[in-house]
Amino acid sequence: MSRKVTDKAVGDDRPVRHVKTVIIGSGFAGLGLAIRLSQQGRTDYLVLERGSDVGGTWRDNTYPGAACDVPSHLYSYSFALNPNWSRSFSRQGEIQSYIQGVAKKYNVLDKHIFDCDVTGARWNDDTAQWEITSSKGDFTADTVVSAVGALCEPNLPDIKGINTFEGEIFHSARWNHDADLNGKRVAIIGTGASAIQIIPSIAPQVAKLDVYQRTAPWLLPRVDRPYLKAEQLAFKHVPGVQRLSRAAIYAARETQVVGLAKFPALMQGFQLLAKAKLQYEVRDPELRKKVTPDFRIGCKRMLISNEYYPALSRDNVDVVTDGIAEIRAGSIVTKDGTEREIDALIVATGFHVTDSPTYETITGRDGRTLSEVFDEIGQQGYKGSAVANFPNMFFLLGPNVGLGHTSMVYMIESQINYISDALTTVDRLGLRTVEVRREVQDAYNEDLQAKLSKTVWNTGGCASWYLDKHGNNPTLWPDFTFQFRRLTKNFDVSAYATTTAPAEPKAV
Ligand code: N01
Repeated sequence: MSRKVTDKAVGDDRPVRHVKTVIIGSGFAGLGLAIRLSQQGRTDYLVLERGSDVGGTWRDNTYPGAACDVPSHLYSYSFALNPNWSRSFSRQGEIQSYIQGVAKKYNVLDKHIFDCDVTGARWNDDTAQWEITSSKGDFTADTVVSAVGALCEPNLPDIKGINTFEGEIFHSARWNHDADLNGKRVAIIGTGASAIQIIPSIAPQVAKLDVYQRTAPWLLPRVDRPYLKAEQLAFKHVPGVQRLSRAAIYAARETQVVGLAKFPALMQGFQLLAKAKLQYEVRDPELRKKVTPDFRIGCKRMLISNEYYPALSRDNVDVVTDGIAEIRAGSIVTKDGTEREIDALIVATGFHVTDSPTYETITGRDGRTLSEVFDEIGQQGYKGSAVANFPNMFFLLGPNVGLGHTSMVYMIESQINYISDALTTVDRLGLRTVEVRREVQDAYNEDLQAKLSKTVWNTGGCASWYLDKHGNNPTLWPDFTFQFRRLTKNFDVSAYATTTAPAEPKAV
């Protein structure tokens, strides 16, 4: 349906398209919800995606070595198992092909508008609709679901002189495949999950690689291998084998929650394993000292790699720990005054997780943006799926649904259950608006933060992007993931303030 609206924020005499539900983003989360809505027989929805394809983070992160650190059979939709995974831990290209294949198979691509950058979403209390502006036109919607995810906005470091660098410079999530690194002097800033995959992949081809490390990560072995044809045949043809494999991976991963979230002292076992790996793989005592972490394992995401330490031990690789003072046109100067010349700079410094710029574009009931609300109270929500002051808006991958130990797709599917049930409930009860009650949200967050205060993420002695400037942990789920699945099984409308549509005046 198309109509004209006069409101300046939306339309301004441009045509406005109304849809019942708008989903923003088509990564694992947005795409999964779109499929569910189609399965429920809903046709009046659209997915607005700023990229030109589905896939989200798996579309964007094409850096050399990009791969998943959760096993393939778990890191996939439960309704679209893939017996053909080539390895136990999939690489980026294979995951992206899987996501594309699922989008095609479930026939939801015609519900997508690609290259559609959502520039604003504003709640209109009079019409009880969201007014959405985008690079592909204006929309109104009864309900908006934000599925933009936490790892979509690259976080560029605020280092003196970084804008004056004249060589190739790019973020890990925006890899420039035209840049030829062969035989070049390259620097990489960061030693997180992305960097530890990039470093071994490019070290053999570059002349020199300087790794600028601020905090040494803990590493565990990566038990990765190609699947045998016989295994793939069994996954495909023997009933239950793939489900069993998935369940076994899920159960094994879930045992980590006991140490991470309940009894951090138990992480000592993992730490001994990581220490032994470090001792064995890093022979040079000076390098070993540099890359030995000084916090409890698990406080930051535990990384898995068998190639990282051997890459750091190469003759053409240096780990620099002195801290960057300045970046110049062709070099990096560290705080001890050493200047190292480089031709290219890779910035693997992570994402805006607790301060996403997308928060500035969403304006709620009282005229404040999500960013202003979060600035005041911290990034808080209810079941990761709703935020008070933002009626008829749901979030996939909202506050406190993040994980470090297992598949985010599991959490996403839990939220899809909740949000799709919310939409059904709204229809069934004829609701005009639903907004989570502030007191319910507050109580939920008090309970969450009390649980989080005992976890290794809060007590492990590290500074991580899991924590915000208030010292709270607004990112992680502090319990077993099956508890979250239980909590999101049904939409609990009683936690929400609701209004119903005014009755139509009776004809006389
Ligand atoms: O980012 P990060 P990432 N000067 O934030 C350093 C997921 N992921 O892109 O530790 C110098 O982890 C920073 O140092 P420090 C996964 O959830 C998954 O690597 O803050 N250094 C750190 O070393 C992961 O957690 C896979 O002291 C600076 C690094 O940059 C998330 O993505 C693969 C700096 C940033 O590490 C993000 O990972 C890859 C500065 N100013 C990623 N600022 C899978 O396999 C930051 N750093 C599923």
